[in-house]
Amino acid sequence: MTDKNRLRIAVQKKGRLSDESIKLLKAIGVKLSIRDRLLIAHSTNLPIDLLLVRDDDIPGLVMDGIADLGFIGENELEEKMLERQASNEPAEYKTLKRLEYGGCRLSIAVPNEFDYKGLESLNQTKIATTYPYLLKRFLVANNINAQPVMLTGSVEVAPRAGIAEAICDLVSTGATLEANGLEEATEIFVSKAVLIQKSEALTAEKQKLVDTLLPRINGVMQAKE
Ligand code: PRT
Ligand code: ZN
Repeated sequence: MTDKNRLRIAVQKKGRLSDESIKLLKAIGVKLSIRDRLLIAHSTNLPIDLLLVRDDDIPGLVMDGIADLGFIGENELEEKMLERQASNEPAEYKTLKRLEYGGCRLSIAVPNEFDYKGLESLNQTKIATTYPYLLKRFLVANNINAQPVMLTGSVEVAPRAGIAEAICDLVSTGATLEANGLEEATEIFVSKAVLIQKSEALTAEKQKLVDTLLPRINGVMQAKE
C-alpha cells in the first residue's frame, strides 16, 4: 500500500541505473527496505516510497504526476517527452539535478564496410533504433532523408540481419559496436542520469522534504570530486 502523503520516487527496478540511484538515496540518509519482486519499497526512516519499475515507465509516471520524483537517463526522458508532445499528452517535468552516473551517448553507427563520407551518406538508408523521436529530430535538423526503423532490442544486429543499413543506439565503451563490426558515424545526443520532479506543485510537506534532500545530493556529489 502507498500513502499519498509519502514522497513517491520512481527508480529503475533492475538495470544500469538501479544500483547507483539506490546508493545515492542511501548516501543522503534514506533508509530502505527493498524486497525482491515488489513494485514498491518503503523507507524506514522518512516518509518516502520507491516505485521500482522499468526505466521506460519513469518519465511517464512523473509527467502524469503519479510519481513525485524520478531517477532517469536523459536519453529516455527526452525520447518520452518528444513522443508525448507528438500525441499531445502531458510532457512536463522539472529537472532537479544532473547526476554523475549513467553516462552514455546516442550515436548513429554503420558497418565497417559502409563507405561513410559524412552525414549525407545516410540519405536513403534505413536506421534501426529504439529512439525514433530523437533520431527523427536529428535527421530533420540535418536535412537527412533516412527512415527510422523501430526495434526494442538487438539493434546492433539489424545491419547483419538486412533490416537496416545503419543503427542509432546508446554507446558507452564502444565494445558492443566493435563486436558487431560497426563504427560510430556521428553522436546525436549525450546523456547522464537526472533527478526529475513532476511539474505540478507538491504538498508543502513533500516539498519541504525534497528541499532537505537536494542539498544532501549536492553534498554527496561534491564529496566525490
Ligand atoms: O528493463 P529496463 O527497461 O528497465 O532496462 P533497459 O534494458 O531499457 O535499460 P538499461 O538498464 O540497459 O539502461 C538504462 C539506462 O542506462 C539507459 O537508458 C541509459 O540512460 C543508461 N546507459 C548508460 C546505457 C548504457 N550506458 C549502455 N551502454 N544504456 C544502455 N547501454 C547499452 C547499449 O544499448 C548497448 O547495447 O550497452 C551497449 C553499449 O555499451 P558499450 O559499453 O559496449 O558501448
Ligand atoms: Zn528500458
